[in-house]
Amino acid sequence: FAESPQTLTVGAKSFTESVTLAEIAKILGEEVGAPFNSVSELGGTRVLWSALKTGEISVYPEYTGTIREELFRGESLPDEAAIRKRLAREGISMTSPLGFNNTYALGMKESLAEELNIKTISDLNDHPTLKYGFGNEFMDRADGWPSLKAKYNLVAQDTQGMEHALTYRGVDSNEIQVTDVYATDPNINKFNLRVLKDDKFHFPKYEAVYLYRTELEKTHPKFISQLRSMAGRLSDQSMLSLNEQVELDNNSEAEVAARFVRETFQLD
Ligand code: PBE
Repeated sequence: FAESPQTLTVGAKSFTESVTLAEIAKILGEEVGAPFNSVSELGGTRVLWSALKTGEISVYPEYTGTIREELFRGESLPDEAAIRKRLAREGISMTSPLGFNNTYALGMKESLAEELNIKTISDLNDHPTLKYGFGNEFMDRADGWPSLKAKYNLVAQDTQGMEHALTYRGVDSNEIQVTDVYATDPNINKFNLRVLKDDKFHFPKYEAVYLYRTELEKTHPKFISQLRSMAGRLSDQSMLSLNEQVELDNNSEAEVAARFVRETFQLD
């Protein structure tokens, strides 16, 4: 097959890691001559998933736990093969995992956690007056606050949703004391947060993958083979480091993505 001249769009959720992974996909595609629009940062999980199904975007980075627990909540998808089969019914395919797990977790200021002796999510119930502030998506998601609260029987009297990017400052200034964090987010270290142990194993694994429209295997086979070559390329540590380069060192996602692709694929 020859590569189709049709211009593709890679979508991203509104956070650094998602945009960086989208930029990586775009660069890999451009390397084999496929034309791309600029990365389309659309919002939250549901928006991206709809845009992929309608064809507004052709590819976006997603997480296995999110596919299983949020997109297909209530359906039994025990393993990767089951996920693939379910996605196929929507005309969507998934690459193999890229290698890291960006799980949700609850975090609080290390100093406060130490003072109150909170190590696990269960420990939170010893302190019912703590204020909780969560990113809006976590607040609503099936695998987020509603089910976490139920699983741990959390007595949270004060809970609010906010833009996720603002939760770290909220914790830092003590406006809230507990928030949802993403495991590969450099803000955990920057703001000196303690990640509470998920002692009841609420959260599944959120392994990063790319979702793409299956028709691209015919129209853009070289691009898809490039995308697939990302399997296993990013450890937890290396993804954290890319996120740091954007969030702490003020590089753009596109710059960080370009450097990553150069360093990772040049030696092959
Ligand atoms: N996560 C944690 C979320 C955001 C970060 C990977 C589970 C998601 O995008 O699905």
